[in-house]
Amino acid sequence: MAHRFPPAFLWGAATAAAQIEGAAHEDGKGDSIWDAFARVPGAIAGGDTPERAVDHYHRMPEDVALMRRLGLDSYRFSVSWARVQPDGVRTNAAGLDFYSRLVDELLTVGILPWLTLYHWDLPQTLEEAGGWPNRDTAHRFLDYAHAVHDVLGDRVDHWTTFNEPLCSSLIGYGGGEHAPGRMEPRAALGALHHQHLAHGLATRALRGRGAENIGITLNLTNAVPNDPSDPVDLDAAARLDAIWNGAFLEPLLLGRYPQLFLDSVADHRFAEFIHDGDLATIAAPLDFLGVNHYHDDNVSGHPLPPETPPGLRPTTYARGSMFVGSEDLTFPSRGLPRTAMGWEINSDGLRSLLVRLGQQYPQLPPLYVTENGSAWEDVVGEDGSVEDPDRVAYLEDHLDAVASAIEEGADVRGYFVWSLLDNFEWAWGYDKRFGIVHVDYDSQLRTVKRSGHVYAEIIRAHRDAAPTPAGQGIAAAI
Ligand code: PNW
Repeated sequence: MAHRFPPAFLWGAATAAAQIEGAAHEDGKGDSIWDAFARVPGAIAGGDTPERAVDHYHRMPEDVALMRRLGLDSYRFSVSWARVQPDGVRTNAAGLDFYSRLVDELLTVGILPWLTLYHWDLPQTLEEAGGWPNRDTAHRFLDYAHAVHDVLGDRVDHWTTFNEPLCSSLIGYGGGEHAPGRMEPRAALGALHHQHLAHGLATRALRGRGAENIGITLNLTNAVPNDPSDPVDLDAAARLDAIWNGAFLEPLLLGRYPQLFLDSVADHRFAEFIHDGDLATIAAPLDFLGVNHYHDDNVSGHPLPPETPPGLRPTTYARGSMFVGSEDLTFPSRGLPRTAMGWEINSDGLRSLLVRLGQQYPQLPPLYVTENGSAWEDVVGEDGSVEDPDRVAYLEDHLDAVASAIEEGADVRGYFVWSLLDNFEWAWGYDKRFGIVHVDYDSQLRTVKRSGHVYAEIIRAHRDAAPTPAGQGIAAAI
């Protein structure tokens, strides 16, 4: 398989601050909305919290050594805003110092740092001031981006503004399964627009400071009509595509929202959030687009039969809808196998998505798969080893899909597996494991799973086959 990837293909693994760091109140870190949300009864499965997570804050050098053993070219991590600006305003040098040490550690062993500014952990004080539905939060974000760039701009080359703004707007403020757990359709739309605006403001500012690789990560899907001969399902798929993909891709790439999306949210007076000049700011040129993909969505406009179980909600808390203006959408099963998340497995969806994006948007920048992976109920063997054949199969099939997409013309430059480590899976707490490295949540012992060994082998084989060093060449050179 390795020979099917271009020589400079970048191999990585991804994490996010709130999911791995722990040390939720150390060295001056303030509460993020996830710290606060975890205190709401029923919000997180098992009553879990991000307080300790996998203690990466204290085990960072050990974890970087692990990355080196796996042979990664790049590590995608996020910076916790509440660690850097505990109250959303004042900058905390001790918090930034952690990321400075992380970046140094990565560079020392030849791993390219791939930094995300926002992976969902807004300072709670900013939520109390209105959160993302408040336009001022976009300007706070710009200030935060400056603070991070001030300290890391000399060593970090790859900057991602947001991870999956769909989740941190529509799920956080509409569906309510994610922090801050609000179920207010209009607020969700405000959050969506203001995250776009924050992205545009930060992109322009970082560019002005000389950053050369600036992008954003979106979670994109193929909206599959349940019955392609049924106009009701075709309409449902078009509306899902508009809110899930179009409402993010089009402002960023084309400087406009899709008309179908605007029509479906008109009752919530969405247009009032859009000020003169916003769309031009939002459409600032991108150097790359990160694509997160786990599964497609088989969608219908018909109600599900009454005997259908009430979905796959992890918690007893949320009752809102993330599909603002299209609350009628349903997701019937089409009988495909599913992961422990209940997500359909269909690697061809990743291939077709990557190919389609380039065909649909001529102005598309280079793509990186910034997340892809699967959760399973891993079993630790008596000798301590973890055999995870389902994750191995998922990984191999999806890498094949990426290779096929490249052969069909998609400009995909790298792949980051989700995730390096088992971690705090948001509303699911520690119940769902995505890592290629197992973590014992009592002892914090890390054990590379079979999938981790397989991934390391794929990377090694690629490096051996590649006529020039992989990635930036730095990992191969050590
Ligand atoms: C992504 N959904 O989350 C995130 O970027 C990661 O932090 C997360 O751990 C990973 O995927 C696995 O879940 C998502 O409901 C969470 O559609 C929920 C959804 C999509 C992505």
